[in-house]
Amino acid sequence: MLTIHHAPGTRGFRVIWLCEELGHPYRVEKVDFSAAYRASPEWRRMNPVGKVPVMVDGEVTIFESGAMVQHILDHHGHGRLQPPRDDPGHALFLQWCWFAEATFGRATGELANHKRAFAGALKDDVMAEMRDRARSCLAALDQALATRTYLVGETFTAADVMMGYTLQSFDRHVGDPHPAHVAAWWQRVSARGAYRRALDIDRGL
Ligand SMILES: N[C@@H](CCC(=O)N[C@@H](CS)C(=O)NCC(=O)O)C(=O)O
Repeated sequence: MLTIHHAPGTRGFRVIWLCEELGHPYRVEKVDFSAAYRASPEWRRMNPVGKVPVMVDGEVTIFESGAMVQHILDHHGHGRLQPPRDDPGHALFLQWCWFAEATFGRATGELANHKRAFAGALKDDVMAEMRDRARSCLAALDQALATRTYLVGETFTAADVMMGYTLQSFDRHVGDPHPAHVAAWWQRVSARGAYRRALDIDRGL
């Protein structure tokens, strides 16, 4: 069975949520998120840079949450939650999936890392700059959502799952109120049964 090695509140949430959306069976293995455990040879064999999550699906073991999402869509999605490759919406789908982690999630992720690793010696200017980067990503998201219901149009896709986790991270580490279009989108997305079930699983770990 597909196994998600996950620590509560972290990016493995995307994978749990996606499996819930697809009704694909999985199990969650809780990872000790302490720096000491993540530095251990045991965990470094799973993730060479000591991060979470890791996913094991048969022969496949991978350590990037976006790659896990794409793998699950391609192998277990039966065409659901992503536009077909020959659909013009597919490029937009890829853009928002990558933006969620590589650009927006980079800023929120670094805020999280710095708070955890450098508590007491936080550099205000560094943190302020990362908050500004995150805010500019939120503004880009709001602009996109002004003309559509979900990130790729009128249909919910896994890009909304990728971004949903990033918005949670923004809320935790920046905490600005959501602009109007993001607020309306998030109300729709966070009301989904699969999202609520994923939250319950994450909180129950
Ligand atoms: N791009 C990676 C980022 C993984 C990542 O940064 N995970 C965080 C938790 S959400 C982590 O393990 N942070 C610990 C650290 O960076 O030291 C992914 O999407 O899987």
